[in-house]
Amino acid sequence: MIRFEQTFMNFLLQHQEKHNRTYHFLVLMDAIISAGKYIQHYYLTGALKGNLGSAGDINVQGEDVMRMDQIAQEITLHYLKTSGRVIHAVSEESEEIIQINPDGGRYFVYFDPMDGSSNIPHGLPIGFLFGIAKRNLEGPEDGHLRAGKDYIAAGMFVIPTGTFTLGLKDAGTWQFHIDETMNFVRPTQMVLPEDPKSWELSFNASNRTTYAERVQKWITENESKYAFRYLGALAGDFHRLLTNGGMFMYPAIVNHPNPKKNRPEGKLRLMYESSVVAFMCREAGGMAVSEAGIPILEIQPGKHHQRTALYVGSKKLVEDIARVLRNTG
Ligand code: AFP
Repeated sequence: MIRFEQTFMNFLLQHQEKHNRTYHFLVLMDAIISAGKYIQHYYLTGALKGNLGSAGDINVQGEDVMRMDQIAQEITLHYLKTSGRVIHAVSEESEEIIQINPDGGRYFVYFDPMDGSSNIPHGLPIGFLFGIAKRNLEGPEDGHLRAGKDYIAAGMFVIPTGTFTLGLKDAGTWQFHIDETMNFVRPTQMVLPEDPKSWELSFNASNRTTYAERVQKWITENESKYAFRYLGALAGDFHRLLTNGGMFMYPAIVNHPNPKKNRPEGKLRLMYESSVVAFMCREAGGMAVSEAGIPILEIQPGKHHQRTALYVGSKKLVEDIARVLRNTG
């Protein structure tokens, strides 16, 4: 007997029918899945084709190397355009907002198609992260700068690992694996473990002395309780977190010996990095806060490439550091 797995599209179709929703979101997700698969293909074959170098390099065939992030951007925009459902998009790869279908579109998409670029030359995991918000259908459209709490879905592909994770508003965070036919299959609901024994801490340890004193103190007091892991690609680190629990943090840099290198506003981008993982984390039972200790999902962006510090993970751990960040604990 052949063992058949439920595909992502079948899972989503059932979800939409159960909640009496339209098929527009399916069409959009079909486009995003196509983009994810295509990027996966390029990434897997990239070393052989010479696509993992930096732009300006020449590959073994003597051709100009196209950077993987440019390839991923081109692929994603192609599929978003052909879906016909996107009003406009915000991408890490583009300074300006990208107009796609201002009149007929229904969704805003915020994405980073190749996050964790330091892993590219090694072929190690990178992420394609995205968040989706919906046009205001009841009244006049109120703009595209949405807080994470107003997203209807957010997800990530971990490439080339072959996993796809999607948080659906009030309907959980689900993980799928790519199969031999390049379908994402076997929906598994992700719930952060309550038991701290598997929890891990994840942050760039070389930045440690540049964090605010209260954050450094918290790390010193707590680090020995947990294992430490850091990949340098948010999607990969967050992927571990969803299974093992714990906390990923990218605190504000405020004590750098060279003050010009301080990043009081944090490094990660709000709309297509921090809000995306914060959304999936909430749907998996966790939470995320900023340097001020306030929920990431509540932050109303003032500009589309806004940055934020990020503390995301198991509720108890994030609540604990949030008290320290708010100076209440
Ligand atoms: P890059 O794409 O510039 O490598 O940034 C990746 C990222 O935004 C996120 O995916 C990582 O968690 C974080 O930055 C890593 O930053 P550090 O290299 O400063 O640790």
